[in-house]
Amino acid sequence: MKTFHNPLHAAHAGRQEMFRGRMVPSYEVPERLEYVLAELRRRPLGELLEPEVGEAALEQALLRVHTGAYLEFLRGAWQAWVALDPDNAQRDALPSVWPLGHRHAFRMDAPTHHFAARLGQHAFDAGTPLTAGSWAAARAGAGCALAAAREVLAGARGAFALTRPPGHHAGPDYFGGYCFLNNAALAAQALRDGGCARVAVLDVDYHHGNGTQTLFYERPDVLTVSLHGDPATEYPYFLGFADERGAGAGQGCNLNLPLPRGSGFEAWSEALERALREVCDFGAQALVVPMGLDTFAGDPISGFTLRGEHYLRVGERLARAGLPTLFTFEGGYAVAELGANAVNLLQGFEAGAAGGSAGG
Ligand code: Q9C
Ligand code: ZN
Repeated sequence: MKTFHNPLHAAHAGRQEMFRGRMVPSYEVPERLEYVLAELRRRPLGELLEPEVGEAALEQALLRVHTGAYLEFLRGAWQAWVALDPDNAQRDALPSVWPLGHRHAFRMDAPTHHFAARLGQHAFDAGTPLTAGSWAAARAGAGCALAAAREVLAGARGAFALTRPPGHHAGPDYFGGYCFLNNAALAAQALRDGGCARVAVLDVDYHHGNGTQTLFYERPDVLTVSLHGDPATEYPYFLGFADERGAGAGQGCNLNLPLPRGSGFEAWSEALERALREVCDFGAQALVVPMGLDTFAGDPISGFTLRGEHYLRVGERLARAGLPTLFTFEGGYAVAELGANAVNLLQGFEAGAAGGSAGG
């Protein structure tokens, strides 16, 4: 399969994130993508390409998923941050105040233009540093998702959008969880717009794909399924529970499979079987897999115990769903093993799609 990688990804390099009352070095670092690229060069799956998506097409696609106000916010955020205080040019922007919502009397529509307020309106955590290059990087990353969608629409069995920053936590008008633009949702929507009547998203990142779930929650044409650490104890805490099954016309079109922290490959695989049954019953014509490798035992911020060889099996199993499949790159913070784990999964998929079994 072809890989579309983001040539501007390193323009987004957060310095620090808030964690338990301290600023700690960012986990979501540019090296993550470099390790995957290096492994793809060692064990090639196919062409490594930069996306070629025109400005107008990209803008149009972004507006299918995110609000115009949010995109304008992101576009001008760095300039507004530095305008607040010239010294801010040396620091990343992080929110420190949030409008909790009308229930708490805070106005979500407060007529403020102060950047501190706008950050709070458009972010849901203080762990996602917004830097000088975040917009350029996120935008080019979205281009990878679109290019991969075009590849699948043109008949490819698989495509890989090697995006950074990741995307599955980003919602219609907010960022968080290291994510700004929801690459998987952009891909799913592009597949819909390109003629796939029904698209399924199967999120295998350790963390619940809250952004993707929310974007499609009331829609019958996109099924969202997520396997993840139980939000009772795991980030993002406020979404990802088993009783969230979709709403309105999308009733029944969302499935969450939370697993306790500490779960291993056996429990995880059972959940994957359940997820794939749902995808199959839905009658999807294409599958989008937000591919997080933070289910790995060595991941520094997560709690499952999958090992390197398990990712081959995961890829093979996904291939047996028999659907054109688009992978977006999401989490995974055990940087040194990230390349091998990611390529194992993709190689497993290729082997499974070819009807064989992957070695490695
Ligand atoms: N110090 C993705 O995997 N912070 N996002 C957890 C760790 C948030 C993960 C605390 C984790 C977000 C794409
Ligand atoms: Zn994650």
